[in-house]
Amino acid sequence: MKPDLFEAPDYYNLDDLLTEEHKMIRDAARAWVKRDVSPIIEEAAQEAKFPKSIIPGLASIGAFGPYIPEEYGGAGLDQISYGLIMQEIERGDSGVRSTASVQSSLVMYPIWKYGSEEHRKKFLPKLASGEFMGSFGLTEPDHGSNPSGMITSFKDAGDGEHIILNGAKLWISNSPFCDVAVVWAKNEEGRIHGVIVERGMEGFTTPETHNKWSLRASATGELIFQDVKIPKSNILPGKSGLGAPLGCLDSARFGIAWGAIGAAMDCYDTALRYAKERIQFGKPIAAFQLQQKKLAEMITEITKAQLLAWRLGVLREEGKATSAQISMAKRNNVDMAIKIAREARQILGGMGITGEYSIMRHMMNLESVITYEGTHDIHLLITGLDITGENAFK
Ligand code: TGC
Ligand code: FAD
Repeated sequence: MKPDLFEAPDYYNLDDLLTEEHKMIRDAARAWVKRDVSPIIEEAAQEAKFPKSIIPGLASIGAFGPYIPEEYGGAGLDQISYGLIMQEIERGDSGVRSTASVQSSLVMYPIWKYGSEEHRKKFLPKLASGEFMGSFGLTEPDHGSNPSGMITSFKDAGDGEHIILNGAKLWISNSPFCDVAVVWAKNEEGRIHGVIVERGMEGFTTPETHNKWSLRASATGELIFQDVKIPKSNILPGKSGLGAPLGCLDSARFGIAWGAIGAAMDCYDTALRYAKERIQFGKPIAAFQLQQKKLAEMITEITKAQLLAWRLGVLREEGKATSAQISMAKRNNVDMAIKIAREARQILGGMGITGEYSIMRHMMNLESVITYEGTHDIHLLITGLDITGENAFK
């Protein structure tokens, strides 16, 4: 892979909207990605292996629990800092950002928000340092967009102290190596609860899913529960019902809205540099109107997405961001990034399909990003419901 020469575009001087602390956090994450992710990521993706060696680095830049209070080992940062960290990581690779998103928003967040004080003290510091890695089990083989239909369930073990969990979760990021999984399952009354399942519990297995063409540097797998005996105290006491997992998704979708900008910026920056250097018909291809149209539209869309993410960050920090606003930003920004990846790939001609450049990897990764955490269609329907009051899901 070519050396990482990334220069971040900031067409509307958005840096002026950031505090010195935001810029410091962003720059530290950016430098870490350049130094520790860019040199190894192409090979990791080609070999379809999650590079575990980067776990301590992710912890060091605050990517595990950026907004979790420091008393639990988190970085205690604000929402814009969280977004900026996700942007920089995804500039390197969406799969690496996935690992961080799951750890922070889908594992640490529910333990922090819905767990007991004992859960927080036992799990959060180890998750923040990367000593423990987590996964989040919501999706099932027959229930993706409609998680409320899940069949994974638990019943009382009859000994007063345990539950028995049965079922299966599919498409689970980090599952093959997770130490703990936050699993969503129905009790005997059909009410959804979060349960902390720990590696080593008998009947709990995590087979890896192979042959992915997307997010190859992120490990994806199943969570299988066959009569797993779990202490009742592992049930998250703070919230039940579908709103509990969906609340975690709000936090993760917010991070993705920022992360996708990183992937788009990397594609744009690579294509711009290439267009200035590549000579055809005696001129740099950047001098041809057709290539300028592509590049000019890219920077316009990136700038709009940056403004959307920044404003959403402010609203979220003030506690005012609605789930529907988060859906709009996730949908818009991922769609923007995937379109930019496709256009950037064309600017590089044949070179664009090789692993010498990051663009094709970003493009393939974004095919997952546009599907997970709610598909492109589902987020449109969430906006549709919000503005019309009419539910078009069912
Ligand atoms: P619905 O009846 O609308 O809602 C049920 C309850 O949930 C509440 N609610 C929310 N609460 C918090 N945040 C949200 N975003 C919420 N959306 C809804 C709602 O108020 C209600 O509460 P209550 O108290 O009245 O019961 O539920 P529905 O069954 O009609 O489904 C709605 C729908 C389709 C929008 C939802 O199910 C959905 O978002 N589906 C998409 C599924 C999804 O996103 N799965 C993601 C799995 S995790 C993942 O992909 C990780 S990838 C990670 C990575 O690698 O980065
Ligand atoms: P389906 O729900 O079957 O959808 C198929 C198609 O039908 C889509 O185009 C969808 O938009 C459309 N559709 C569905 N319902 C409607 C409707 N009402 N109206 C119109 N169109 C509709 N899940 C987890 O729980 N944890 C994870 O860590 C996790 N990581 C993932 C990692 C990867 C790499 C991938 C690919 C997925 C991951 N997921 C995870 C699962 C992800 O959230 C689901 O794939 C996603 O929610 C869609 O579900 P599905 O794949 O079953 O598609």
